[in-house]
Parts: sequence; C-alpha cells; structure tokens
Amino acid sequence: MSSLAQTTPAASLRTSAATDVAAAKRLLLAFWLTGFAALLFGVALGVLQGVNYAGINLYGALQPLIKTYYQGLTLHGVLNAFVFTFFTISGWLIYLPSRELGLRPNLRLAWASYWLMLLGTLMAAYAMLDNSSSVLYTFYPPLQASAWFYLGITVVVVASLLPLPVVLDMRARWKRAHPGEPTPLVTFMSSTTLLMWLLASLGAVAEAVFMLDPWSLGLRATIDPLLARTLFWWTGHPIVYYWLMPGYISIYALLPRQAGGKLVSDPLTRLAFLLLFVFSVPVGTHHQYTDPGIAPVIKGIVTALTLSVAIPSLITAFTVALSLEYAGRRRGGRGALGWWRALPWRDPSVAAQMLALVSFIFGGAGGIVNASWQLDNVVHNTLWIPAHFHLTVSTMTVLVFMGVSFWLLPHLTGRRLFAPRLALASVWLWFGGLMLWGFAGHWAGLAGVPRRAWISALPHAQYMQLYGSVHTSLQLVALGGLIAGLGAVAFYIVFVGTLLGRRDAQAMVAIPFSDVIAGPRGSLIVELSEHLGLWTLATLVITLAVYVPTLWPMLTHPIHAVGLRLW
Ligand code: HAS
Ligand code: CU
Repeated sequence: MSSLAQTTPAASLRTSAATDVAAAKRLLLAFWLTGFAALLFGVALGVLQGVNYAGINLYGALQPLIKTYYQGLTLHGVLNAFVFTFFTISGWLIYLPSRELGLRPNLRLAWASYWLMLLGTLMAAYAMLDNSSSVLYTFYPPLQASAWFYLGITVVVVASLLPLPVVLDMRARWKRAHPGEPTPLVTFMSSTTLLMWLLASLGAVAEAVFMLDPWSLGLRATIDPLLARTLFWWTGHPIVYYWLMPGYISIYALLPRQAGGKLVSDPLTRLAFLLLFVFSVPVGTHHQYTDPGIAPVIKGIVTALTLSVAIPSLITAFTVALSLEYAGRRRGGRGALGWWRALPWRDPSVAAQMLALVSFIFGGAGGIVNASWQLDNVVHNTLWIPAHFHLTVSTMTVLVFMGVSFWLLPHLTGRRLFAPRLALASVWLWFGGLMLWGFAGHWAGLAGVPRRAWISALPHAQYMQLYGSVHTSLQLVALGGLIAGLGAVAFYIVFVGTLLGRRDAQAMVAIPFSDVIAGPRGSLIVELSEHLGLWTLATLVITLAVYVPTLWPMLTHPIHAVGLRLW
C-alpha cells in the first residue's frame, strides 16, 4: 500500500519538491560555511590591525606565517571584503528566490559558481600567504603581486556572476507560469542586486583581464596606474552596494516578520532597489577626488550623483523604521518610544539586525561627508575611511548575516541554535566594539592619523611624537577592535556549537518571509520595475555617459609604469 501511494503523481511531486529543497539547502550551507570560515581568519587578523594603532605590534608573534602588517592587512581585506561576502551573498541570492518561487535552481551552474569561487580563493590565498602579493585589497599598481593573486581574484569575480543566470532563469520560469503577475519581492530584490553587480563588475574584469593578468604573467612590461585605479573603482564603489543590498533583503523582507510585524510598502522597497541599481554604478570616481588626471567637472558631477545614492538608503531608513514601529505597536508598545522597547530585543537574530541599522545611521552619515569632494579632501586616506566602512559593511553585511545565521543554521541543518544568550551577547559585543572603533577612528582620522600605516613598527618615542596628541583615540580604536574580537569569539562558539548540536525536528524554522501592508498590486512603480532589461540599459547608458569622458584622456595619454615590490 505504501509503495503504491508513493507512486501517485501527487506523492512523487511532493517527494521531488522535498528533494529540491534539500538540494538547495545543501548548496546554501556550503556557501555559508565557506564564507564564515574566511571571515574567521579575516576577523582574527583584524584584531591585530586594531592594536597596531595603539602602538602594539603583534606581527612578530605570527612569524613566519604572517611577516608584515601589510601582508596581514591584505589578508584581512581580501578575506572579509571579498571572500566572505562573495560566498555568503551568492548562496543567499540563489536560495531565497528558489524558496520564494518554489523552484529548483539550476544546481549545476550554482555549484560551478561555488567550486570556481573556491578555486579562485585558494589561488589568491596561496599568493597572499607566501607574501608575494601584499598589495592590499585595492591592489593599486604599480605595486605588483604575483599572477596567482590576480588570476585568483579574476576567477572569484567571474564565479560571483554565475548566480545571475540562475536567478533570472527561475524568475523567467515563474513568470511563464504566472503571466501578468509581478515578480515576487525577494526574487525582484535578488535579481536587481545581481544585475547591478554584473554592470559593476565590468571595470574590475577589464582591469584584470587586459591589464593585471597579462602584466603579472610577463606578457606586458608596464602598466598604467591611473587607468587601473579608475577601472578598479568602477567596481570598487558599487561593490559596497552588492554587499549592502543582500543585507537590505533581510531588513526589508524578513526582519519585519521576525520582529512581529509587516513590511509597510512593497512598491517603496522596489523603488529603493531600483534607485540603488541606477545610481550605484556611475559614481566610482568619488574614491579618486584627490587623483590627478580626472577633470574637475567630472568630480563635481560625481559628487552630485553620489549624494543621490544616499536617497534609497534614506527611503530605507523611513520604510524600515515604520515597519519596526508597526511591529512594536502590535506587540503592545505605546507612546513615542514604547514601541522601540517592545521590540523583541532578546531574540539575537532580531537584535543583531536592529543594532546593524543603528550603527548604519552613523556609517551612512559619514558616507555623505565622504561624498562631498571638498570635505573628502579632509578625510581621504585617514583613519576616518576605515571607520566609515567598519560602520557600514561590518554592520549591514556582517552583523546582519551574523543575525541571519541564528535562524538560518537551524533552518538548514535541523539543529537547535546553540546558547542563544551567548548569541545575544555576541551581537552586542560586535556592535559595541565597532561603534567604539568607528567613533574613535573618525576622531583620529580628523586629527590626520593615516589609514594603512604600520605605525606600531615605529620606535615608541617616535610614535608618541607623531601620535601622542591623539593617543587616547588610538587606544579606543584598539579597545573597540578587541571588544569586537570577543564578540566574534562568542559568535563562532554559537555557530560551531549549532553545527555540532543534536538534530531536533522543531528546530527547523521556516524562512520568515514578511507579509506586506501596501502593494504590490495596482502600483505604477511595481509595473515599471518589471522591465529589468530597460533598467539595466538605462544604468549602462548613465554609467557610460560618466565613464567615457573620464577614461578617454587616460586611453589617449597612457602612462607606462614598471612594477614595484616595496615589501
Ligand atoms: Fe562608503 C569609502 C561614500 C555607503 C563601504 N565606503 C568607502 C570604503 C568602503 C565603503 C569599504 O563618496 C573604502 C574604500 C577604500 O578602501 O578606499 N558610502 C558613501 C556614501 C554612502 C556609502 C555616500 N560605503 C557605504 C556602504 C558601504 C560602504 C553601504 C558598505 C557596505 N564611501 C563613500 C565615499 C568613499 C567611501 C565617497 C571614498 C572616501 C575616500 O576618501 O576614500 C551612502 O550609501 C550612505 C547612505 C546611508 C545612509 C544611512 C541610512 C540609514 C539606515 C538605517 C536606518 C535605521 C533604522 C533604525 C531604521 C543615508 C538605512 C531604526 C531603529 C530601530 C532598531 C527601530
Ligand atoms: Cu564609494
């Protein structure tokens, strides 16, 4: 009887759906674990970068594995900013649409992305560990790394593009089965993020394929540093939105339900994602306000465009705050601030994401300062800049994904979250440490303390002569790094403890997709947003309108520099 039942069409459909879900879960688990393994090493090195500023040089202790501050900083930047993000984001952006649409992703392509990414990571890791490539995560030429490094990064970037066809294919299949219906929200958000990343990646891919790879292989004798930097920032700016938008997916589409409420507006969410898409890619040269060789008029236009890219985040601030207020009031919160207290602050996943939002207010505000050409001249290349990005990527990506892990690991593995109170402590420590680091780093930066300086290698008397007046701020930077490091230790105990815990059928929580109050039906924004091809074209046209006049003088007046190895 039971074997007969298994062969009925409904039962076999159920079985195949369950197999699809299990296969998609395995995929995301592989991406997630590899990403967090990279972060573990990256964060451990981060503590050394922090104490360096207080004049404490711990690099000697890591001989012969890590020889210099610059080798450690290269590993720190590449592992955290590229490897952790690319792995977790690729898995996340495939898995959520597949579950939202109830469709099996093209697993071959998805696994190809995973294995290629791993291959590229191992190539770059080899080059960084043998100290042949201590060129930092921006790898500015004429500093010259080994070919393993550049080829590894090229492979990682190519691998990160493969989730795009996987998600677009699921979207197309779903749309064929549901003619006239708008793309479900999370799938829309994943698609725009990946399309944005496709256009964003063109600069780095061109830099790698036409310049860095052949140069490091000895096929070209010289390199043009200005052209390479400009192509790098073509990608290097929008990559920050490739880090941010997956965090926003959680904040918009999952957090409201986790907090006990609903997302207030589907169309506003889509609008924020469309604006992020269109404004992110053309503005990379705001990282080059101090570079010669870029016309002032272009720097002025890029200032205006950069300020525009803050608009979708301001929309986000209000939409998400209202969604959270709705949740707080539903939970019985009263008065101007009672709703805030009524939010489920004891849930480590919710707390992590709300704390990330709080710190992002400061990270975003600093970004608006950087966006201004004049003000950026005060803070460029100072500790202000790392302080800015430790309050953005380390919160809106890392802290949000730490919070996501607290429901995602039980969801993927069927194991109960290990030590929830330690999980809660870990996110407060991470948040507190980064806020302290961020505050003190902005302060030190304003006082002129440079970023990326191995200042702990200076003799103590010289260190005090140079930095004595801001030593307190630099001690706070170190303390913040240490506190965040403690948070990371607590987090990884919870992470590994959960993976090793016992299976429990009740632990397998569902994905907290939120309901929405307004939309998507009947909204003009939603209708317009469906034309993803047109939005991609519009973004490409705006990007070229900014970059053709920027790149033209560089292409017609090339610089020929020989490679340097200064470490
Ligand atoms: Fe940036 C440099 C401009 C956002 C990352 N940025 C960097 C670098 C990194 C980085 C890594 O214009 C250094 C690169 C290097 O190594 O040299 N950035 C901006 C601007 C924004 C911005 C205008 N950055 C980010 C994000 C990042 C990131 C996001 C990572 C994820 N940045 C710059 C510029 C430079 C730069 C220049 C070059 C500087 C130089 O001199 O080198 C904007 O997108 C920011 C908009 C954000 C907001 C905040 C909105 C607030 C929200 C929270 C709401 C809170 C709620 C809480 C709802 C306006 C959404 C309610 C609370 C409850 C709990 C109920
Ligand atoms: Cu930027």
